[in-house]
Amino acid sequence: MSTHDTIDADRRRLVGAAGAAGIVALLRPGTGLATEAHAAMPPAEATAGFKPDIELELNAVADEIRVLPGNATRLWRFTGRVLRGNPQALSFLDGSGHIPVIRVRRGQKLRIHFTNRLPEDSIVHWHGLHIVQRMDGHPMYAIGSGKQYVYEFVVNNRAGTHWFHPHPHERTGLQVYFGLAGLFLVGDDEEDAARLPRGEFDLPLVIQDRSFNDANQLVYLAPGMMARMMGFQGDRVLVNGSAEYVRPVARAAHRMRILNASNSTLYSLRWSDGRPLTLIATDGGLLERPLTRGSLTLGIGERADVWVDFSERQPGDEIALAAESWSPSLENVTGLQTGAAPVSGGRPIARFRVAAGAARKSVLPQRLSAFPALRLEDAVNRGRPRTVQLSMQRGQAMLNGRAFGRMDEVADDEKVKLGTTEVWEFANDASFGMRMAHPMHVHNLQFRVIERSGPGHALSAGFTDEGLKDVVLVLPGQRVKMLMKFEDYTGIYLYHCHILEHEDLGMMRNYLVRA
Ligand SMILES: [Cu+2]
Repeated sequence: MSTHDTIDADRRRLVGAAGAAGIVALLRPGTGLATEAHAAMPPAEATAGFKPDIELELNAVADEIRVLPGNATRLWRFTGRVLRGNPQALSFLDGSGHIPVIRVRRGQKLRIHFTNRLPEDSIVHWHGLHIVQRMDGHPMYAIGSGKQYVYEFVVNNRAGTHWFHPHPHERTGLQVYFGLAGLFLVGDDEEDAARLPRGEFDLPLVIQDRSFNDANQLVYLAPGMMARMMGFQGDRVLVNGSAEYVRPVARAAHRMRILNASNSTLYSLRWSDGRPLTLIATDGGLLERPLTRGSLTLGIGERADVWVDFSERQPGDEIALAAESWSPSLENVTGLQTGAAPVSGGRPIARFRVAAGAARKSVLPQRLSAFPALRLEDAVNRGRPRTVQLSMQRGQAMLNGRAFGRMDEVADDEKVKLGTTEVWEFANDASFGMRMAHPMHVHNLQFRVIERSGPGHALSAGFTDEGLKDVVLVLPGQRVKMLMKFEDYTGIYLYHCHILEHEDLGMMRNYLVRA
């Protein structure tokens, strides 16, 4: 019996439990980890002195959405509305319509009234943003059911494709799986100057895998530690919440903002007609110049913006984005490390049908952006990187042999100094325990990848190591060195594996930026 059959059977037995309560009853992980009240800190409230340019209401709620033909699917989702400022600042993606998109400009002041209408604790993390500790959505700020947390912050980031999702301790995987994730798109003057496709020609594509039972209800992890160690892999790949994503496109250039928002699955992406992908941006925004790639491999949380021109296509032509899915365990990612990955092609996950009409030619600028240099010579530990060993054994997923402990726990070797630049190194060296790929995420900053070594590093054409990054995929046996600068804010931030089941198992630690 497969893991899915197991939980499926549980679900059928309990299918009378409706709505959110049903989700919780069925899907509390079978590991003995229960939701505790983690709200150690008082929730933030609106402050009188803060004058927002944009003010939003954002709620996490239980709902039902038609994802597959037949029964609607019970899920959790964000709802909300714009209270002040640009009415387009909050919208919902095409597809199933439950994935929100927040659109802001660099420098804008944002106030977001987040209300938790789930039957358990939650808090929202703004993935990719450079932000004060109290606004970062650390699990220490999780609020209980019915409670509100008011975010107030200035958008410091340059233009880029960021996202947001819950971050409560031990429940992130479940809450994201059941539908809580959205995009956070930042624009700025530099991006405007690059004259990239916008409006209807700017298409976000959020990739997530899911499994459904016969009643069209979501099936998450089987009980037990092993399922969590392996991570969740669904049998369907959804784009923008849709199991059959098809979109008409004009005969013109488009920007596609691709986010891997799956729990554990890695993807190699390519165009179905064999044309190369034109990569224009990664996690932290536009590259200096476009790059051409045969395929792109995205770890969880990674973003890749690609430019694609349909002007040469004839009305009625169909081009698909094809994805090969990889579970992160060693046996499965071997193909990525030996170069076997790019040949098999994958299956189409999003289809674009070229509409009738005149072709509109456009030119992709060869100069996209300039971003602040992070220089190796500025690093305070240039020759001795701060190395973080990734390992999994005996039911534990660890960073330097430690799992997440107290909410504010920081070890001596996890303290950095404000204003300094450091070299960090994620080392997936372990030859024991479970050997897996780990997409490593650092909160509060964008780093530069300066070196990748180990098996498969030379095949790195599929990795998106260029530009500014907040997630880097580290395959078994590999080491990745990054340059990062700790600017503007002191406080406690997280670094962790973005396989959500690993994060929930404690493959997450605090680091402290001190004055
Ligand atoms: Cu991991």
